[in-house]
Amino acid sequence: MSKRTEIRVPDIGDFDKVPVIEVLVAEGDSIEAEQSLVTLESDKATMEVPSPAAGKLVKLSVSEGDEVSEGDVIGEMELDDDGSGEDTGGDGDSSDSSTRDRDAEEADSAPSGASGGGSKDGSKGDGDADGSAGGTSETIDIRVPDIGDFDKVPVIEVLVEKGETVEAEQSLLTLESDKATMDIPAPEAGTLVELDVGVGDEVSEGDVIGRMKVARAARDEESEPPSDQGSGDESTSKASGSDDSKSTGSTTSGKPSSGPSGPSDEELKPPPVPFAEMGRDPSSIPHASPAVRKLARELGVDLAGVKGSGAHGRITESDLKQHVKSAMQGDGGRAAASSGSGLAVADAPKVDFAKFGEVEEKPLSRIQKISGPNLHRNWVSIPHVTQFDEADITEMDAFRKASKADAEEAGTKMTPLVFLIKAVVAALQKYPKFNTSLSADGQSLVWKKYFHVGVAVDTPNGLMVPVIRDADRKSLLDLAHDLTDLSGKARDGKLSRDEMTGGCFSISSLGGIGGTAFTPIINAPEVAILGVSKAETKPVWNGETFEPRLMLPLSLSYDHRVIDGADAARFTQYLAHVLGDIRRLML
Ligand code: CAO
Repeated sequence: MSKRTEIRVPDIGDFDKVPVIEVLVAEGDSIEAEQSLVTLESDKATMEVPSPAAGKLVKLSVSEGDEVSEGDVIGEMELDDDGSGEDTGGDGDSSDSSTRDRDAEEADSAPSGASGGGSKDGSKGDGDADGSAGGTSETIDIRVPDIGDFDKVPVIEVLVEKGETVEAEQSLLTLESDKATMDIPAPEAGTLVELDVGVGDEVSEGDVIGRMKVARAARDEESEPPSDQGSGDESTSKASGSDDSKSTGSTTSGKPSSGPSGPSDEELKPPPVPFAEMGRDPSSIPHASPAVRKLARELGVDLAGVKGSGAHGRITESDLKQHVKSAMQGDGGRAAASSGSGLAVADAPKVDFAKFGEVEEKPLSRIQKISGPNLHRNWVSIPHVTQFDEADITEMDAFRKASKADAEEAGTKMTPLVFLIKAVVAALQKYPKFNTSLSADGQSLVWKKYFHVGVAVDTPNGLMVPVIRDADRKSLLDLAHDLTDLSGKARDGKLSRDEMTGGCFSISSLGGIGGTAFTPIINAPEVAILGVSKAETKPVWNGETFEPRLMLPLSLSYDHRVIDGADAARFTQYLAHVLGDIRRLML
């Protein structure tokens, strides 16, 4: 009989509660030894958790958004009987390199690379009092911190130069193994006097990668740890913070700050995939280090539009800067034509609002920071037109109300949206151009033969768009079940990446709230989106008299590069036609 074993998070260095950003396998999958199972990402590192052995995954206990630490069980597997699973159980005794627990002694004697790699070993004494009043400077080694079970990891990017002044925690190098990408941060603020590594060099924990000159206060040189303030959100997850860091006066704690100035629980949550990223195939997400991704977010650059010059198309910091530079020099117009980004817009005016009355400034939520630039890109780079129409849903709604009990018995809820999904699929089948995407170079159209419908859901974290797969093969009750299930998961932050990608067309319904019409923003790479507002009973002329009819407002935004106005009018007319008599959905 096959032996079962738990799969645990291996030694991942000084990281704790690291969010799972991608689940790469599913229960029932046959997996190879060392195959990557999930991807974790903190502000400073992206790591993959490998399978300890070959076998079959029988249980997966984590999903995207969960936070894990070393030793946490992420699943269970049945080992292949050929013996390859020997010694690889996830019970902490594993001798497999990817899962073994580090020997406590070894860990204790590990070089004090923590604290971002600062160490005074052998370097103190330079203490040249070049001194600013009341202080001296000291030259310290910069060492590779605890980077978990990784050894001889190649340097893929050097982010600083000798002589440069760096901040504490500023990323100096990026390392990349086949399983992880990690930034090596500066242990303290100071001046880089020596940099001993270059791209292609391989480094391990404890290796000296350079030396830096740091300022020391005269009195409390030995005991007072330098302030850790001011590193902003970088303090959330640093490759640092072992006990050594205390003895060396490190600036870092290695744990998310819980103090008043630390990030809130909300800020520590992984960013859910935002609205404007929903349609993206995970495999198309560009390779870049955490530092580059962070910088791109700050600059509002979508990395999908940046050409990477590094190994395997990896985007380096200089690629990103070059991209921004050419956009600023007006090259952006051409770039925008193919990538949908890079438009130069005038700066927003800077206003001192406090001049006009009391104000309070609060940071945007993480999801707003991520989705904002994408929504902006979609809004400015896609020529939107919105077609408005109304559907007479009087009979449909009567049927909906009549089937309420059946729906409740089936454990779900029948709202107008369920009928809309069904009607949208019929309209996509009749007008397949609405089920396409422009190719990346903008030169052809990709026609999809499947019907995955995204539904915008209002959640406490922001707008999410889970995708109902194969909506064409589902009954009204199936769709109602899917809608309840996915919108519940969206609100609980439990959606997997699979449940948020692959959409062909989205529906954004504000009908449960109110309003008469709105202009939804297209969820690129889709080419159209249907907005739905609140149905109202209106007097409708039937040729002889006014009749009270329940009218549902529809707002279809479409990409005018792909769809003509006449097509859009036909599409919404057809929607109104089938919603007006839902028996047509059975034809
Ligand atoms: N007209 C009239 N009533 C409507 C309606 C419509 N178009 N759509 C829904 N309703 C009613 C429902 O029937 C329900 O009433 P009962 O409980 O009496 O049956 C009530 O409004 C609430 O519906 P709901 O919102 O719970 O369910 P839903 O299936 O319509 O929508 C969901 C589900 C997840 C889409 C919705 O909850 C939601 O999050 N909507 C917001 C989407 C959003 O923010 N879009 C904006 C994107 S652009 O920024």
